[in-house]
Amino acid sequence: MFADIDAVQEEALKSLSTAGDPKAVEAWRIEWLGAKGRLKGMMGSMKDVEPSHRPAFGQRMNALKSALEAAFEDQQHDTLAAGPPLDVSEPGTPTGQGRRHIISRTTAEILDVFARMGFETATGPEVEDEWHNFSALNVPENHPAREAIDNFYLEGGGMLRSQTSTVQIRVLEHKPPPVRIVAAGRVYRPDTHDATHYSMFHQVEGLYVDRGVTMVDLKSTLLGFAHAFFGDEAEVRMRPSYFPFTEPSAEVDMKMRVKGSWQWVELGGCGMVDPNVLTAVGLDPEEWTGFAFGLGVERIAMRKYGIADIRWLFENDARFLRQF
Ligand code: FA5
Repeated sequence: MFADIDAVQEEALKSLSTAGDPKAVEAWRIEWLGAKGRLKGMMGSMKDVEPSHRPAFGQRMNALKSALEAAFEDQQHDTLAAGPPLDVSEPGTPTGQGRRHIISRTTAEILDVFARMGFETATGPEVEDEWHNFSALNVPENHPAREAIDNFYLEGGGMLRSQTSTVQIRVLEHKPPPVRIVAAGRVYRPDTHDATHYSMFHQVEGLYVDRGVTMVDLKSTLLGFAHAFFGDEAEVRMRPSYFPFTEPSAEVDMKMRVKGSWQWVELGGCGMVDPNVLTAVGLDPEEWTGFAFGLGVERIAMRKYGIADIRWLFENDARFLRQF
């Protein structure tokens, strides 16, 4: 009788070993261990066993059940881990192709134009101290630009930089002139979000410090950029303005084609580096002069690609971003 059970165990395990996928393993479970399975049927034959042999029969049947259940679990685990059978002739599942965000691309294009004009790339931290964001840039202690309502100050000191002009100081602190750099990055201001303002945006800063740098160098650099970026017909206009770190200072407008017609578009600020800034980094303003500019990357990208609302750039709606 026990020899029969041994033979059954062998048969069951052999057939389980040929079940190569989860479906076949489940079919085997139903056949052998299911409510109406073969094991159940064998248990039912207990009544035909001579009473004195029943305990030993029961024990052997329990051992058979345990052996089959353990083998089933192992096989189930192995086939699930192996995954579905691989049909190499099946067509693959296409995956969407990613692309760089329009702001990253525009930034790279701007830096590339300036690189061709001899500007090296520099970087600075987004978490800054007030010295680099204000004091060294000649912004007085009581200046309204420092107010808490206009800046993201951090608990425990420091702030998120509100402009990339901080990199002017970071570079001049370590590198003796002549210095000719551009720096791109994120800046933060608690501005109310609307079609042209966001609380995090990107600027590109330019700085050129050498002997005898003039406004003519500044304007020709910006004009060179405008031609390279927006085309040979683009123009540059400077309107007198005020920034604590430049003197004289100007707003930079560029004339470019917007939806078929030529328009003046304000892109940033610029000016000649204020002597107080040069003094703050230990340079003699009698010997060194320089110009600086800061352009808004979003404004440039929006004009270039005809995007009406800055908020669309940061909603990360793939249907929008995929168009560019
Ligand atoms: C500045 O930030 C000066 N640091 C620029 C500068 C550098 C002047 C060097 C002189 C010398 P302003 O705050 O105007 O300037 O910002 C410059 C540009 O950033 C703006 O012309 C605009 O294009 C962009 N900008 C300003 N605020 C926002 C905002 N909330 N959202 C999107 N772009 C903005």
